Amino acid sequence: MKTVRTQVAIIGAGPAGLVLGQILHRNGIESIILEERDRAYVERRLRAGVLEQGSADLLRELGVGERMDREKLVHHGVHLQFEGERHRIDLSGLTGGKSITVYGQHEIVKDLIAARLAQGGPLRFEVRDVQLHDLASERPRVTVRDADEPHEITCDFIAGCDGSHGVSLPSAPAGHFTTFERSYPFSWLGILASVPPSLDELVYAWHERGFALHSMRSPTITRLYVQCPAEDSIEAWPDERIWAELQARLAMSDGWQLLEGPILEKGIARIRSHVTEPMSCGRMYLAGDAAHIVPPTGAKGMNLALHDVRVLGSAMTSWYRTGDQRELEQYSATCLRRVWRAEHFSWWMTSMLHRLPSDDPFGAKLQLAQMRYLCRSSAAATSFAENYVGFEHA
Ligand code: RFL
Ligand code: PHB
Repeated sequence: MKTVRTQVAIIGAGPAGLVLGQILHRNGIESIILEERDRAYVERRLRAGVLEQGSADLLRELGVGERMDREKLVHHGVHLQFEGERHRIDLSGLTGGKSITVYGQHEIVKDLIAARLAQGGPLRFEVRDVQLHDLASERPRVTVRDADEPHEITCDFIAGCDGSHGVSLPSAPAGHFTTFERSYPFSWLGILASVPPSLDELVYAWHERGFALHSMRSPTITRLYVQCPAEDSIEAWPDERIWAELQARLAMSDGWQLLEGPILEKGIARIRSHVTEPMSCGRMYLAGDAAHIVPPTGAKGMNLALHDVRVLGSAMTSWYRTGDQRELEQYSATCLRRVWRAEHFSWWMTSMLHRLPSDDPFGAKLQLAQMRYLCRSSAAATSFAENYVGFEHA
């Protein structure tokens, strides 16, 4: 068995693992990133599209924001739509000038991988059988099959950035973690279409037939979602049915038209909320989706992942520079404050916008009353806007 020594072993090359690697590199700390998928798969995986201002700023600080700044779309508002009418929430006007950046998660991942490889930083794709050992000791270990050879990596810390189906979380002793979760009886069907956005901002639409979202990736690519039953498979959704449902749910009373084009990709994702506490076990620290999942309605998942690794990177840097453990000890509590704020916001938006099979007419009236309040009260709109662009006070 080949034995390798590093300072931090990072499991997973999603946004959390790659950004942590970048933060550590800039602070002179060595890491090895281990990813089970191949590079092409990771670079093509379609997911988030909305970055809070703090997330975009972090990528710039890390020197990986150049292409983002060339290709991004900056949005100063979002729309809520119900009963055939659209209402704009002026995000920038309500938050002292903040905005959101629309730039695909897979583009960020591409930029981070290119930066990592240019630095010569170890990043191993297609590793097998990742196992974590001795988490409670000062020398935790990771064993892995890399290019079919068994390897052992000894390190000071393990960062579990391996998403919601990773190995880090289940590596802790039974009973160490407490999980809090909520599942919702619906999924999101998402498509990427080769057609210019029908409007230059996002539209979150409430409709009797279910929720729909108009988003985008570029001036020529539209991203659209519809709520569908939890167990639906993609086979139940031929392209014509998807467009018919989007047309019905996004229809406006003024005759505005949703543009259609060839569907490049489609997929279905379950909607759920999940938090693991604490976000560490001995020398292993969880970050991003490995520790928490939010429904995508609030566009918070990737932003939380980036916030976690910003805190973790800083805590590890302090430990290496001065031996001070306090930030590491506070890591979980610091992150969980923001995580729970995002969980609440995402649950609240999800509950306001989706139709439940069990909904009675009373439920729909409550949702509509909440949306009208949000569009008419500047206090309510300000609260929405400060949550959407990224909270200062978590
Ligand atoms: P990731 O991206 O899942 O990366 C984890 C990586 O770990 C690898 N892995 C392993 N590697 C080695 N060994 C193992 N045993 C491993 N097991 C797993 C995986 O292959 C993967 O490469 O987690 P990370 O880095 O924490 O990033 C989190 C984000 O990906 C996620 O929160 C967002 O995509 C959520 N999300 C959104 N977030 C936003 O901030 N704004 C949005 O607009 C937004 N929209 C979305 C979303 C998620 C969606 N889906 C698909 C659930 C829209 C959708 C539809
Ligand atoms: C997206 O563009 O993929 C997107 C935008 C906003 C959300 C979720 C996803 O709330």
